[in-house]
Amino acid sequence: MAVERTLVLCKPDAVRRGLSGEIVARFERRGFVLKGARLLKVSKGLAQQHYEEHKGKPFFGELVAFITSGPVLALAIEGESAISVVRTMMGATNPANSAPGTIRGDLALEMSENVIHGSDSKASAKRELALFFPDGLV
Ligand code: IDP
Ligand code: MG
Repeated sequence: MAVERTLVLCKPDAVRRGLSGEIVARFERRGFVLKGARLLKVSKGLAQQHYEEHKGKPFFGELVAFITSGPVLALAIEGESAISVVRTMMGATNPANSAPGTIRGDLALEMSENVIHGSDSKASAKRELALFFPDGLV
């Protein structure tokens, strides 16, 4: 048990569909605290760095094209066990398998447009927060 920080991205589909407020509200209602929030258009370079673990996979090009297709809302979220709890709240990667009550299970239907990203480990959270909040957090 430890207070952690993690990176959440409301992906371009979420921003486009007007769902970022609902996503923020879910995390705040759960008890998490916002330590950073930034609306930005992700550059191709940032996208490639962010998704470097997927380099070489057949869907990598599609992934980069999608995350750069419109603004994302980047959030730094803090709270008890934030990394794993946020992942649980997100639901399974493929929304067709995401449980109702999860963000993807309630708001998405397709793997490529699954509304949210959340860091998957302590190392990823540290790396991804530094990419999206290079000036640090409050
Ligand atoms: P995650 O977002 O649940 O952590 P990852 O395995 O890290 O899932 O994949 C990153 C993103 O890449 C997913 O959110 C999804 O949008 C997309 N993705 C993952 N696997 C596939 C695939 O097999 N085909 C197409 N897109 C995929
Ligand atoms: Mg991932």
